[in-house]
Amino acid sequence: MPSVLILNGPNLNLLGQRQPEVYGATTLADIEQMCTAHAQRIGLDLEFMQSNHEGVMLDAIHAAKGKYGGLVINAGAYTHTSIALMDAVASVELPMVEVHLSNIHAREPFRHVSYLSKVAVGQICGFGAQGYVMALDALAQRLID
Ligand code: CA2
Repeated sequence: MPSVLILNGPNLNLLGQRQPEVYGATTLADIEQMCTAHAQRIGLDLEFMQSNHEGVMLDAIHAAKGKYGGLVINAGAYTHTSIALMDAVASVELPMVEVHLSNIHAREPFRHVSYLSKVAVGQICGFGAQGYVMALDALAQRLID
């Protein structure tokens, strides 16, 4: 069964606990549960992680080569700043779907830039937690069909 890593970046551990008016009431644990259930339904093995540290995220991406068939990444604010994460994704040559809970293109101009989108198969944003499920479907199409 193909396996996928969902990697979440800084501050996403706070989901559902702070600023629910911006990011909603769903917690990251809720999202993990939704994704695990969906992955089972569509025949993917899933690992889910979150880190507030860019270096930890880089190590996780490097270690993904040979272990997973694809990646789903919500890099949080590192999306808009990290050339290192972009280079890491390019280096492992795995299909990566970029996810954002919010519609980053409808927010402040500094959020319109995504380094990760340059190495992503595609970007899903603005659909809240459902975006992760959509990303799993997109990867399953490439990895299973
Ligand atoms: O919309 C997204 O998923 C983002 O990746 C979320 C990031 C933001 O910096 C990106 O521009 C878009 C922020 C995640 C922080 O989440 C919080 C949750 C609760 C309280 C504070 C932050």
